[in-house]
Amino acid sequence: MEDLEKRIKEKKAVIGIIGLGYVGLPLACLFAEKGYDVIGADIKPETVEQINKGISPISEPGINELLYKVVSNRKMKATTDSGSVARDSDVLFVVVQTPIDKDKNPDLTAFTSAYENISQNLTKGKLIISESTVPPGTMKNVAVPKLEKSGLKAGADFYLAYSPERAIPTKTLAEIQTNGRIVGGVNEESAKLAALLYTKITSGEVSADSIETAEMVKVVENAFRDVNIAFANEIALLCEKMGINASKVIKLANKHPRVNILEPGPGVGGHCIPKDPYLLIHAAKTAGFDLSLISQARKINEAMPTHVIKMIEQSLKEVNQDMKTAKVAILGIAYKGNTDDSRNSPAEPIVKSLMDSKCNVISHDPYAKHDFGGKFSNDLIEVVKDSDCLVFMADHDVYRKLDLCELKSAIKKPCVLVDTRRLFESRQVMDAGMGYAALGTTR
Ligand code: SAJ
Repeated sequence: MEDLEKRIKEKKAVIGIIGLGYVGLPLACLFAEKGYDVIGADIKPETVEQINKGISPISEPGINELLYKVVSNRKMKATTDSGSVARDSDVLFVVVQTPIDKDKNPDLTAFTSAYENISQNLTKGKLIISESTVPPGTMKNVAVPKLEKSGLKAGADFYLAYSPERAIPTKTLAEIQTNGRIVGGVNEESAKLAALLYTKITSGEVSADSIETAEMVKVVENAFRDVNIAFANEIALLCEKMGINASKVIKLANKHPRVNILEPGPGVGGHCIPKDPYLLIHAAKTAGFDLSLISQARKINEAMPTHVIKMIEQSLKEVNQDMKTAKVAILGIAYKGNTDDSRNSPAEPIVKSLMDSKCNVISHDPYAKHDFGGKFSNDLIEVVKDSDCLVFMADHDVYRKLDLCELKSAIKKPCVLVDTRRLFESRQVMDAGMGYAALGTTR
């Protein structure tokens, strides 16, 4: 242990990163910037090629400049050969995707194959750290047996730890350097070594614990967020029925010093929150326990796009239109505000359902580029022109600042604005000459 500890302290340990995506690439760049030699592996040749040219394949503030710097000064390089990365590094991070399949069960293909690969190249004294979100128990039940196929023993011959990433997209670089970390180890030395390494990149508190605790912490954090949003959504649906403004209710309830309700919205998107509760649900099932609250929260959040479609149908009636005759503009296809990321965006089922109803649907986003199979343009005026209904989906700041009167002048007919994020006040919309419907509010 002393040898690796010394190498980490003196920044002589070579850091290998398997998976150069939204978390792996920023992590690699930050270790390289701190002075470590970093080698990264990704299965996508185009990703590797771009990285080695110093061009970031992901969009994240600050990443292009940092990557260019560490590639130019030769502190970091990438390859598709993960075997060589596993062989040539002292510390190995596994930061690969752990999605769910169509039946919502964990798909650990990338994770398992990374560990298979490491196992084939494992030598004594290495430290392996996973950051991928997994069902609690995966490190002991999947990673350890794979690694021990090498004939080496976890905790005795090599170190194994788990530390979930906690960074929020659009602030990943900043948050990796300031957020606190939970580091779980297969034994005390593993947790201690991994914790030491993280103190080199974060000023946040690093807490060491068992590997299962660290795995559980991550999925619990994201399940909590999902349950909190589901609570807000359920209250919003009730307030719509009772003629009460949910936004106001939540804002006022949050004035209580021990209440913090999140915001209702058109659905929960992104790469983590819609999926991580299922990893926990799966682990619970394996343990013979039914997670009813967390499962119900998923159902509530997954039903939100259907509710938005109903709001659109209702709004179209108000301007004497139906799905087959109307033009509907979907504004904001990113999964949330101020990002170009549209993974699992609630806009996707909405656009697809409108298209199935033969509606003339066109989407806009200032950052994201997907069309989800429909028409798409970055030109806002072209998109809203002569629409019967404008549906604001993502809470981009540029939308909040829009001049609604100017927008309405491109729409030379009666039109309703459906606000799923409460970007506007009802008066503001009506003063601009449009009908108004907002999630969680009566008309
Ligand atoms: N949403 C709401 N209401 C809210 C907050 C969010 O409807 O009050 C929606 C968003 O619009 C979005 C989805 O939920 O569609 C998820 O948004 P998010 O901001 O909770 O999550 P992500 O996926 O962008 O980032 C998260 C991190 N979130 C925060 O730190 C706020 C964090 O939970 C994780 O560290 C990270 O993903 C991860 O790795 O899971």
